[in-house]
Amino acid sequence: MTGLTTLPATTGVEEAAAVMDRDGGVIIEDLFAPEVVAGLLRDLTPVLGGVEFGREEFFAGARTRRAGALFARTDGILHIARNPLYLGLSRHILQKPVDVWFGTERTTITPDIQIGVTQAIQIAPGQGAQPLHRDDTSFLWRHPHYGREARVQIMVALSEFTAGNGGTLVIPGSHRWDDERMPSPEEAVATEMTPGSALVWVGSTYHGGGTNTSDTLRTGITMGYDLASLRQEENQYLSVPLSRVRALPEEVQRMLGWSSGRNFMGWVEVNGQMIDPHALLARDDHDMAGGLPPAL
Ligand SMILES: O=C(O)CCC(=O)C(=O)O
Ligand SMILES: [Fe+2]
Repeated sequence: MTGLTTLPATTGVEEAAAVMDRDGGVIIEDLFAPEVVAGLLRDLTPVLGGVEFGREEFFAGARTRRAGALFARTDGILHIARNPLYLGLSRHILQKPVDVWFGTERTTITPDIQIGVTQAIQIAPGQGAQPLHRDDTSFLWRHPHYGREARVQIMVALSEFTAGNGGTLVIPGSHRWDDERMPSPEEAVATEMTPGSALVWVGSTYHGGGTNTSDTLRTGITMGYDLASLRQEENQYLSVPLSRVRALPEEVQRMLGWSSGRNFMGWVEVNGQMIDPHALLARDDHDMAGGLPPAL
């Protein structure tokens, strides 16, 4: 089975998007500088060291450590979230406009995107493969009739990723399969990449963590951009403290969910008006748990 295409970090969005459209994913070599990788490892190694191995089968498993809430735990995640190629690919793939009616007015809405999940994943020796899955199963997405992607995900290598140490398994082309076809391990190819390189794939591509038969740790960081009209898989409102959200750039605040966009998702009623939640971030009389201010 042929694996995914590897492209240089200088590749443009359109070119990389064409490869993703064909294969369901792509590997971008050296997308992140060694200093970025070092910063992420510095912040997240103690975090991973402080969590227990997984107990739940899907979050496979007994020899895997996972830590979320990355916007609360490391500035390094901003390099990933704001990487022009990853963000550009996410916007290009997800922000497909839809035409709707408001009464007699025909109008077009372009969906916003949001951060749906962040996780550092460390697969230790002895871990078996995770079941092959589509991440858009969280949204109960159906294929092929929705005809659009719900998620664009990235896995940034912080260690070597090899076929032997659990490098992410991907089935190239499986984003086009219908929902009846079962993914089988023989069709999956391991992602092999060096630290700083990244796998980018869409929510409909079958993939999963691989088996680690080596004697080294496989460490990576994943995050997903999703259509902002969907529920976030990882609850960002409870994962990232308000004080931290307030210190982030507005673009990131909005993509963490503090935005209601043109299709009115996530508004807060204040004095009879359906307010963009971003307007509340600046107000220190709004503490979430204590209720809303009387008026803006
Ligand atoms: O660890 C990996 O390589 C992939 C993990 C994954 O796909 C998941 O947890 O959804
Ligand atoms: Fe996954």
